[in-house]
Amino acid sequence: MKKITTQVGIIGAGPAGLVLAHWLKKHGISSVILELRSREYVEGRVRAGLLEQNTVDIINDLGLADRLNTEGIEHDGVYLSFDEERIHVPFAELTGGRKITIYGQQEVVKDLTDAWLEQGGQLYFETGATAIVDFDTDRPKIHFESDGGEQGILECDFVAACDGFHGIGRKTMPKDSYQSYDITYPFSWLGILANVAPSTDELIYAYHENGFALHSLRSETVSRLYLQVDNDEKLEDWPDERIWEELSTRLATKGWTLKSGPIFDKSITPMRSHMIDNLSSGRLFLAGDAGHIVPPTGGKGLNLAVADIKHLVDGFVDFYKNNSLQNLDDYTQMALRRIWRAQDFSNFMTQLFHKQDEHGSYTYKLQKAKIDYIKMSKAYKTTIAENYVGLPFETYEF
Ligand code: RFL
Ligand code: PHB
Repeated sequence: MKKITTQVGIIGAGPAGLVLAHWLKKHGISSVILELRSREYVEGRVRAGLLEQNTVDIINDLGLADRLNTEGIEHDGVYLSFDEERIHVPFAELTGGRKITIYGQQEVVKDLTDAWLEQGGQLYFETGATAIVDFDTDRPKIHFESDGGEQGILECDFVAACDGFHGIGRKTMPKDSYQSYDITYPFSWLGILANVAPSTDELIYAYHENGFALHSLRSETVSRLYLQVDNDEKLEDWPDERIWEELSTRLATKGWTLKSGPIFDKSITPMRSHMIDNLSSGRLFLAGDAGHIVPPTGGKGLNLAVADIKHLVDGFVDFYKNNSLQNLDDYTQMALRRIWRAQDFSNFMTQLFHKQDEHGSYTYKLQKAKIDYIKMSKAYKTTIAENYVGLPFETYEF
């Protein structure tokens, strides 16, 4: 049986686990990462693309933003389209210059993984955590098993479960230590990546009587687009021509056309909101999707994961430098403020742009009334802009 010892044992090499490992290293705190999947799988997993200003700032502070700064695409506004009419919301103007950056999550994961391994960091791929034990003592342990069947124990001072929605971190939390909240939406997202230049200079979120559509991008030559589909729909029902036709219809506005091109990735993702209101038990801490899921309409999931890590690092640094557990005790409370804000904003964006009821119904009229209000009110536009780019950390210190 293999035995490893470190200060912080990290489960999961997604954005949360990797940012945590790098940030701890900066403070001289050691960690080891266990990752269930292979390196190819993790680096190829197509997911997020929208990074908030805070996330970009953190990756810069860690000295890991060389490629992000050259290949990431900054946006200082967004288009909101309703029944084929577009409103522009200029974030930078409304939020004192804050922006978002488009840079694929897999690229973030690649950059952080490369740097971690180059710096001699320990990261075990194809090695799943199978149990977290003794987290109510000051010597918790993570039992693990590699794909090859090798078993081991990672002994540490603290366990950071950054193992996503399906990981074992949340399942290990004592059931009576939290309350959970769940919404399953009656629709999913069909997402594509295509080799075609984006047809827009800013992202477009669109409500249409056929359903929601989003035009995002990855580079000057790759577009990322999404369509609302029913939960029971299959990719086989969506040949490329049908996808482009539907995107053109839903994103349409007068005098604008959508360019189409070869699709090289297609997937369907169900939409849910989930959270628990306690992110720690003894020396076990949850961060990122392990503790909360938001529908992707606000582009918040990865950004929340990175924000959790900021508070967790504050806690670990306070412990190792000042021998105090105070910031770790406050971790849940600090993180939850931002998580609930993101839950609300993601739910708001989801309800505003998805087709939920018949076109012309009461629900539709409320959606339309909100859009009309956004159109006429700078205050409402500012609310959307500051949530979309992400509120600065200081805002939550009340
Ligand atoms: P991850 O990325 O899921 O990483 C968890 C890692 O843990 C591993 N793991 C284990 N390892 C060892 N032992 C075990 N027992 C393990 N069990 C699991 C997993 O293999 C995995 O590698 O979680 P993390 O780090 O918390 O990061 C969260 C983000 O991945 C997620 O919130 C975002 O992708 C959500 N999201 C978006 N977020 C944004 O901020 N901006 C966006 O634009 C955005 N768009 C999206 C999205 C998510 C989407 N999908 C597919 C759900 C668009 C989509 C379509
Ligand atoms: C993406 O580029 O993948 C993306 C952008 C904005 C969102 C969700 C996903 O709200």
